[in-house]
Amino acid sequence: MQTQVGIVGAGPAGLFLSHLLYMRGISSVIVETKSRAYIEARVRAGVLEQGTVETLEEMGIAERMHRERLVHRGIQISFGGKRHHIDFAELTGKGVTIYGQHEVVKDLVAARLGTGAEIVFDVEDTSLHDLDSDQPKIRYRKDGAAHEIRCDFIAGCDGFHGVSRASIPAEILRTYERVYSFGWLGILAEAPTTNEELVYANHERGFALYSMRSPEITRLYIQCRADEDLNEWPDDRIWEELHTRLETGDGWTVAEGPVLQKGIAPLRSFVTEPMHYGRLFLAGDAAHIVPPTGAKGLNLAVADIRVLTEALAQFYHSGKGELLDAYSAICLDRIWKVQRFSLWMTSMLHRFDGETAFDRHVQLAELAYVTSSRAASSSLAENYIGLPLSY
Ligand code: RFL
Ligand code: PHB
Repeated sequence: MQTQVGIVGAGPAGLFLSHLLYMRGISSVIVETKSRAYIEARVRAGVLEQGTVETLEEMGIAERMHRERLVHRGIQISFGGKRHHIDFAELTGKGVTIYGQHEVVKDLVAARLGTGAEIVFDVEDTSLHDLDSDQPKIRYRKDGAAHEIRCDFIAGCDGFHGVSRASIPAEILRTYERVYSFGWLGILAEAPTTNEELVYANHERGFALYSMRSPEITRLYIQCRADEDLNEWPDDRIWEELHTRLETGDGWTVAEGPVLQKGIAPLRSFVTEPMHYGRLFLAGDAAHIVPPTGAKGLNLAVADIRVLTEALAQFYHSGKGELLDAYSAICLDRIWKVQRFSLWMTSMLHRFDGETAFDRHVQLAELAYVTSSRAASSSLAENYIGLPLSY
């Protein structure tokens, strides 16, 4: 098989890229280890920045999102048993969209397949070859048979555990990492929402987050140990912990309901530099991970893809490789700012091992400052709604 851009991974990064390239007249093929049903049911992010929403609109696939999304004008931060509102709309003129990542994935897969595009699901043993030549190749097995895709470029959109980053010679790559001793235990529950906005809580017992997917479906998280055993968390214990950590003293309570999905995600901050090698370009979680506290992972993947699309379009339409050469530097400028914001939100809202009484006082002072100073809450708002896109 032959294509212009071979894409590894049908997560948001790979799917956005494939469809944006199609709109610029550039062909691509996606290979994906999981099935279509699996990727369309994988519950992950829920918050879309305006730039991500506008990207879907420009692609002409925003119709269902417009119908089903929730638009939030701000978030609430709870500490010391009280809720505080950060009003993004008033501070920045913009809000955020709540629409599940798997819904975005469903919309993108339907749009791709609707144009007759090829997404090869259920592949095994993906490997990348001849990356420093002008005809790199993706090899994989499907139903026991070996296949090869010859490409002009390969986009490594295969997430943190994929093969793309590992295909770059170790002496070329620099990686920067921070691993946290805690993770998030998340549930999706068939329970009506009782609050119009997300609530980020810093409680003595640890962080908790109140989020949602629709008026009928609640998404909730609690900080837990990174090596926590899910079996030790029956539903009753989770609800009890949520009620305690989300207690706001103003009569608000979380409604309970059947738990549809439960899982633990470790937290990590990670950056790879550079994000390309020869004709391989990394995008999204394959190149960087942020802790979910700032709701940035999916949005950062879309920001990378916008730059990569522009760079590949420049190459195919004018023969120039300048933007491809600048891809890594343009993306990293945003990535480090988003790393800073995600780390700051994480530091402000979680309890840390070895934290002293002094550290705790400073953390509570930070929360008091952010929720009372217009300058500080504007800074949070500006980052949360999304920094301006480069392309
Ligand atoms: P993905 O989504 O991991 O997709 C990678 C795809 O590549 C496939 N793959 C392979 N395919 C072929 N060959 C191989 N060898 C392969 N290896 C892997 C995988 O099966 C998969 O389909 O990466 P992508 O596209 O870069 O997208 C990144 C986002 O998924 C991620 O950053 C966000 O989900 C992070 N995130 C959040 N981001 C937000 O913007 N807002 C949020 O509110 C938000 N909340 C979250 C989150 C992530 C979470 N978890 C579970 C990590 C909440 C959580 C709990
Ligand atoms: C979610 O709804 O899954 C969600 C919302 C905000 C975050 C992280 C996850 O910061």
